[in-house]
Amino acid sequence: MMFLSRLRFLGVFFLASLAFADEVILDTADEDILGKADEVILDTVNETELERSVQSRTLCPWTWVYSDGRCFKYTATKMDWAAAELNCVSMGANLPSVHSENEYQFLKTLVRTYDPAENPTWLGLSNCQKRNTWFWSDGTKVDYTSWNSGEPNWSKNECCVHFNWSNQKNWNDIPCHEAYSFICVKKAGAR
Ligand SMILES: *[C@@H]1O[C@H](CO)[C@@H](O)[C@H](O)[C@H]1NC(C)=O
Ligand SMILES: *[C@@H]1O[C@H](CO)[C@@H](O)[C@H](O)[C@H]1NC(C)=O
Ligand SMILES: *[C@@H]1O[C@H](CO)[C@@H](O)[C@H](O)[C@H]1NC(C)=O
Ligand SMILES: [Ca+2]
Repeated sequence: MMFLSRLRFLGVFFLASLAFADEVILDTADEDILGKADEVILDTVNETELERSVQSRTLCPWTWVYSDGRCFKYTATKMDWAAAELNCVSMGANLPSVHSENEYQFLKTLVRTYDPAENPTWLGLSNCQKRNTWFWSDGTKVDYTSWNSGEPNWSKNECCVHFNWSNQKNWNDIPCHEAYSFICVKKAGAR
């Protein structure tokens, strides 16, 4: 009870101070300036970006980015494939699966945002179990790939996949114990 009434008291105080702040703003603000500021904001805000940021805040955890029903988080720290996947799993996520050119381009843009050098980054793809059988770590079907030419080449049992590799900057199989930055992905709304 004590706690509740204190909360209520704080609430009333908060509302009162909001009302007070509003008055001060309305009293001192020049209507013209307010109008112009609105226009400037509408002109410069990219609606697509705005939509994404609103969805990121409502559908994804803090610091995750929303895209097409999923939430993405970039981690610059370099880890081997299993440590990276485990890190994602600890947050209810997986290394990314890619199912279309659009999704792939989104991943590239995300990496570019955090790492202008665009260093190679892990994908959730591997074939360590059997050479010609590929699995996404999130359990989805392999229905899209973007290999560099000559890859995957299974050189020295390479069986984990990263992207932005060498001149073509697409997918390459590489030993799983190598360390790379990574992205974690989970369904939006699943916090
Ligand atoms: C808005 O942002 C998106 C994604 O970053 C971009 O593809 C698009 O070209 C931008 N639109 C404008 C008008 O700047
Ligand atoms: C990653 O790929 C992009 C093109 O998609 C390229 O601009 C960038 O230089 C690449 N980064 C590295 C380190 O290869
Ligand atoms: C296989 O791919 C690796 C990169 O993962 C590359 O360093 C190596 O040269 C390639 N080997 C052959 C024989 O093409
Ligand atoms: Ca390779």
